Amino acid sequence: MKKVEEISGALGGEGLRFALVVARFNDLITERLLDGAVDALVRHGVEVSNLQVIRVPGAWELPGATAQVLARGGVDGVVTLGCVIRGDTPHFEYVAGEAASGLGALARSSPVPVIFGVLTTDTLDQALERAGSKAGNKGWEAAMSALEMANLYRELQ
Ligand code: INI
Repeated sequence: MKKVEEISGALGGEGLRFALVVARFNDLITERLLDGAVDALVRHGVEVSNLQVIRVPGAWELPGATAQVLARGGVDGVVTLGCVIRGDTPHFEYVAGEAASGLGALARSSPVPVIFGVLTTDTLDQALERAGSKAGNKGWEAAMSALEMANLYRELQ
């Protein structure tokens, strides 16, 4: 039987350029996500000089800054990193919801991948578990998605 054609992105980062847009709010978590993301990218061949970290106050600001980065161009992908932890008020829903929908809209319309590395958790412990302890490091995972998607977009173009 004829083999079905398959296209998927490789994980090599040689020659790729990435922006990492990072929220400062809950920086105990987001700095760990950033460490994981940079580690994943560099271990997969991305030159440190091809990485740029852009800091914003909180997750709410991630879509706006990402839109600016995309408009400026010169990157093969954007990794967004943030952490929204539920509190006693509905604030969480507004911040997390707007970050997700804003970044989702950019991801759908951008010619380069926009990766969602924003934790949305009920507790600080849940966030810590996902920032380099028992549930891995979601920053690392976001960076791996960025590598795969940047290579996939190159294949598809
Ligand atoms: N920003 C976060 O990234 N995480 C949060 O948990 C958070 N909470 O809970 O308030 C948060 N708020 C700040 C927000 O992202 C904006 O920076 C702020 O509203 C100014 O626009």
